[in-house]
Amino acid sequence: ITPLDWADPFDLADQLTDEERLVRDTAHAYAQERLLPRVTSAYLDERFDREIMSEMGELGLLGATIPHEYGGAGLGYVAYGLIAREVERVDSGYRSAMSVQSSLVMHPIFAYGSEEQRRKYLPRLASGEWVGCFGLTEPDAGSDPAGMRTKATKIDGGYRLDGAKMWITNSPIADLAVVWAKSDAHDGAIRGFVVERGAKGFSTPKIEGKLSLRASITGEIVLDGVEVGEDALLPNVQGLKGPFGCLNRARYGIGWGAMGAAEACFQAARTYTLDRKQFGVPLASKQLVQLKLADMMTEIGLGLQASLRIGRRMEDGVLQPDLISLAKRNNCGKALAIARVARDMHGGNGISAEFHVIRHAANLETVNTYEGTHDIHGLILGRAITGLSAF
Ligand code: TGC
Ligand code: FAD
Repeated sequence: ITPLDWADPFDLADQLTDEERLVRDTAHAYAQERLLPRVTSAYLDERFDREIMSEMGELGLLGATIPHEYGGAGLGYVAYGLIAREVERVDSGYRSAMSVQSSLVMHPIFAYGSEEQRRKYLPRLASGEWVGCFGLTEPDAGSDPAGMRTKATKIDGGYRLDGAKMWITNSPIADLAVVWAKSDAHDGAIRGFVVERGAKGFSTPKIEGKLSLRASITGEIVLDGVEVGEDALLPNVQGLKGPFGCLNRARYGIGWGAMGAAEACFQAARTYTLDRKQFGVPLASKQLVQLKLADMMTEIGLGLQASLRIGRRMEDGVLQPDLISLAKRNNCGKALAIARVARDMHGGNGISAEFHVIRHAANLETVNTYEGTHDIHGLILGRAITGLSAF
């Protein structure tokens, strides 16, 4: 029996197909060779490099699960998760850009859109020629999206949209937005609309001064009497299950992605404590240090196995979505804890951008909050356990 591989204790690699290993290696090489060298400057300057979307598109990393005929890579959900893990190993903000485009913009157009909408938008989004964003959250409706105020009013030949969306990843650079609004023509039901930049009354002010996810661009979406045609409505879904169907996929990817960030912190802490000598010996020779490393390896190994299991169940079409809450919540919470401990294990160097761990820790504060906070996912599980809704 071979010794335990500390970097892959459950031999995850052995549970993947050849195609999945190829996708993982492609995403890993791209992330390490092209994303890692520019992330520190992007983070310090609070800048998202737009060309990243085109690069990812060229490699087939956008809309990976969308069929070939619409420009996607036609891959399974495990492959999508592996991409998220490799990209977030570098930075959660880069994974954000990838997952919004794939799960929150391309998925709803594919799953709920008309054939014309699919043909018009999906190939451009898959190549990264166009960037999309997803507007659900509002200034007064975050954890409770049912409380949204944005409304769609029926007009001759289409709809007029009024409202404001807040904390929207990629909105300042987006060519189109998938916007969720309460529609008076559908008894006040929540409906999705594809709004293209250039529409009169549509603007996307940037949110400045984030101290987390700084290599990702975030903004508002202001809808000031924006008039769109009938062809902007996503015809095939109505109600909150529309946005939740997208969130299921994005949250699942975040479960993998957060483990990628955690792996980066774990491996950095291991290397650092093996190299760094205090009291005449490597820090890694100390029991307190080894315990921390053991906890990190344990949580990462378990978190990745959970994500793999969920991905396989998605591929088999038998997944109960509450399980996604379990993985999103636990993996984000554990990754955040791991990043904070890794920061501590680096001592003073741990606060420097050069060592990456404090950037991951700061990013994971956002990842633990968006797409449903840690506590909201706990309440989703509480409802599954008790049958009682405690929101
Ligand atoms: P509730 O009554 O539970 O459900 C309303 C309707 O939705 C259906 N549904 C689901 N459908 C599919 N998948 C799921 N996971 C679903 N969960 C619920 C449900 O069956 C029902 O359908 P119908 O036909 O009966 O109407 O809804 P609620 O209002 O009680 O809300 C419950 C709660 C709190 C869990 C939910 O609102 C919630 O998840 N809140 C968190 C909000 C959130 O996650 N926002 C994310 C915004 S997007 C974002 O953060 C992107 S960041 C991206 C990045 O940069 O990576
Ligand atoms: P609130 O809902 O006000 O929550 C505040 C606190 O109260 C949290 O701790 C929460 O857990 C707690 N809380 C809320 N309700 C309850 C309850 N019933 N019981 C107990 N505790 C409760 N949204 C989009 O639509 N699209 C995007 O692209 C997007 N990108 C984002 C990017 C970034 C960088 C950030 C920070 C956010 C983004 N979001 C996006 C928004 C994100 O989904 C919300 O911030 C998140 O859902 C929480 O909503 P909120 O900020 O309004 O917090």
